[in-house]
Amino acid sequence: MLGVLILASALLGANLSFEKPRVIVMTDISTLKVGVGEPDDTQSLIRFLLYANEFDVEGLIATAIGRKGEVHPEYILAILDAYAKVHSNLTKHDPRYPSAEVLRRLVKAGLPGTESIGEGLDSEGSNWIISVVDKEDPRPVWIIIWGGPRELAQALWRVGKERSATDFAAFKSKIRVFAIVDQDETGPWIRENNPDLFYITSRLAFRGMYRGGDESLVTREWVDTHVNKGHGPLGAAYPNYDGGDPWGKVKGIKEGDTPSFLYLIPNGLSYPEHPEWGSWGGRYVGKGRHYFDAKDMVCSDSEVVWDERATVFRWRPAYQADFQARMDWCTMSPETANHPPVVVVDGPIQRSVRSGQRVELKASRCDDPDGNRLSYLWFQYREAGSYDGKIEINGERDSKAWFIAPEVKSEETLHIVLEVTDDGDPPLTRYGRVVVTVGPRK
Ligand SMILES: [Ca+2]
Ligand SMILES: [Ca+2]
Repeated sequence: MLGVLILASALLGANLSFEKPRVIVMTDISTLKVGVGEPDDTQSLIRFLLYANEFDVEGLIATAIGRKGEVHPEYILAILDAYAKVHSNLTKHDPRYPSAEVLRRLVKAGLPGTESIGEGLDSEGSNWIISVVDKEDPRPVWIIIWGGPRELAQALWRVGKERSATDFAAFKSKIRVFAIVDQDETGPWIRENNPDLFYITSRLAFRGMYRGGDESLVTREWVDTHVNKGHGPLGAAYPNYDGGDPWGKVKGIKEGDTPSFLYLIPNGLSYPEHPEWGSWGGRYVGKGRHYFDAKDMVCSDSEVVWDERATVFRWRPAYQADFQARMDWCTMSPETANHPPVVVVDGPIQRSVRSGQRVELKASRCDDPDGNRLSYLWFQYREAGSYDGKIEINGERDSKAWFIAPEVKSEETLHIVLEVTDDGDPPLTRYGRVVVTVGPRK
């Protein structure tokens, strides 16, 4: 029994550690300009590059676009030219930003046209995916898919054909997928044939990037002020959207593909191996290794509704402020721009208690690199836990808080999130989380 427990906690430890994620982007980037096609992938790529310090970027693959199947890696290169011009200033804020030179070598083309998968349909992109996954690196590879998944499907088809079942399973065990809907027929094919592959499909949540919640944070005016003007060549390259989606007009930020990497940002809220815990990239529940949208509550004066998009838009004030600050990093000095606080919650992330027990919440060692004042908020992320009731947290706006574990009949989980916000401009937020398993009284 002890052996089993030790093994279980070792596995848990591996799942909860936050290594720098390895990331391959697959994008159906189709234009750099407003008014010509859909420039939302260009928006997402620009935001992604501002987070390139948080990831080990291992591939930027241009994939086939819609019915014509054009492939435009040159648009990725054009955005990297703009990134090159702000890179030296970004490194003053974080030396881990990779150079444009390094990133240019990672730009690959998928197969043009509308062919599916099979013999003769390998591409630079599909071969690149195989070589990255095959690297001697124990970390998983996150493949984030902003268009059709064909390049990944072809890679899986090729490896499945040429390797033993054991080797194919080992190959797949290193892959994590976050796809924005199924944008060609290969997404369902991949899931049908690979039940063992970790695969998140965001079917509705992704629209929370720009629909629902506080829409004043995604307008053309917001983009104009915080991105396009006075933020250097990368911000100037951001197309200020003026188009639509099936629900009507969209103006300003669209970025439906962005939740795929907001999900991976090590902000204290994200635990990428736990899609059901929720993060800036939304919340997803599993059917085996395949995950689909969950719903979070939205309360207004008159009603409570459940909405997939709310799993993303509930965090919008925080992730937009984060974007705004990073845009500032393109031109401002480290002394004048804001940087996020560092949050440390004392004690283990996962705890087990019994009904009636007092649970102590403490974050005494939080800090801010700019010396900003910090404000605290502990709250119960009800949707992420199994316990349905609401618990009372005492000292919810202090660095120390506590609550009494509720009465339960069988084991239930509670997610307590600590939100720490600085008083810089813009105010930036980071998180801590405690997952409490409550068992019934003995
Ligand atoms: Ca896209
Ligand atoms: Ca700060």
